[in-house]
Amino acid sequence: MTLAVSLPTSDADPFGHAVLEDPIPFHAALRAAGPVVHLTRYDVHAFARYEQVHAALRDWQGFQSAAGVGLANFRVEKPWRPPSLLLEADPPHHDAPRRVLQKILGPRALRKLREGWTADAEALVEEVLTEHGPEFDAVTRLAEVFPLRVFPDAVGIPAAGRENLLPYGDHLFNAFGPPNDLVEKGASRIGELSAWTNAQCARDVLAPAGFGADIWAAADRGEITREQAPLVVRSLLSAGVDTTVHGLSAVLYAFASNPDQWVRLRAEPGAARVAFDEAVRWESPVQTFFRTTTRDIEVGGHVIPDGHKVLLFLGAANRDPERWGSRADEFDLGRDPSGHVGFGMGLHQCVGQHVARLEAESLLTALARRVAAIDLAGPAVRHHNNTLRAWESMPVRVTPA
Ligand code: EJD
Repeated sequence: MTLAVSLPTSDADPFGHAVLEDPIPFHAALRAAGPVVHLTRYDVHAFARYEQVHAALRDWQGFQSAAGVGLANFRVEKPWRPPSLLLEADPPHHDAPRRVLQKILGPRALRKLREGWTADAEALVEEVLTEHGPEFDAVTRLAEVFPLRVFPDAVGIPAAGRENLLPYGDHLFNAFGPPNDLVEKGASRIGELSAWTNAQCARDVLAPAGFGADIWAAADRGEITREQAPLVVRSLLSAGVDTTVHGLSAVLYAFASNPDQWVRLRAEPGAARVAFDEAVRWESPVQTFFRTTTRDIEVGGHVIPDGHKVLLFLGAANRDPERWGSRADEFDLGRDPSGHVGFGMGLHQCVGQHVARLEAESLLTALARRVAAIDLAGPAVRHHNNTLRAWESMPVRVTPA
């Protein structure tokens, strides 16, 4: 006879300020509790171990996205904006827009951007050192500035109004969580921000060359419809800014708090790419996502009923000692971070990951050339978001090389 083991529960709030400030102990407790945990506060199931997070991300048939990848169930509630054709869709609808973006954002297509982005990164580092000297805020002077200089240009949107991109994204990523104070804080401006973002997706607003124009050209070729094109452009503007800003903040924090690893990077500048992936594993700028079960699903002797939301803790999976070893909590350039789920996994895996890596590689390479040491000059301050692990400010002191 087998003993029925009761489903582990947690009444903690993953979207409360205590957990958002430092989720690491909460993640460890969730992993220890079992392969699946019931979060009583929201009546959702949660996976925090690498094995289950990885498996759920790959099983798009059992864990659908079309009911929304936030807490809200689109089968029950109306989404706050028209759903994304990529993120909030399953095959077969998902596939044509995905194929279009995958080609436009693929490594081959990005080759023509590398030279310019490298030069832009060198100019930015020079500018920061000249204007601010050796002490500056790495979030507001580097991590926010670099993506906002290169990415909207690459998409081809006009210069005016670009300051809307970060607050639009901040609200979007908050809105995947519960309707808490963070969502309320963004609510008053979201009408205006959405209207501006949507307006940038029109063909005649976009530059004649760029990712936006490429999407419209794919519509001309019949690869997607003309009705789909503006929503695919919206996906770039939604997913491409806050994620890379916080990804760059993460890798800058990783180095500022691990000076030995900066020495290692400078000795081996080709390691910038893998350093970024290790930082994405270590910090997991995108912390969580939901899926919705499409049938009863058994996990560790428990049944998650059809139609239930499951919260996937990417950040917890990325530090699971069962997968990453006893030093999972260390940022280590000697590690092979491949297989991390910081960009997701399976058919929704980040389509912009090559863009993100190119931004990071450009900035880290420029910094490594110009800066011998980078240290925290004061306490770094977290920015709380329901989905993103982010920094508000990060005072650093650099030693010019
Ligand atoms: C996202 C986790 C969209 C969209 C796509 C992806 C994200 C957000 C929005 C980036 C999710 O298609 O609008 S990291």
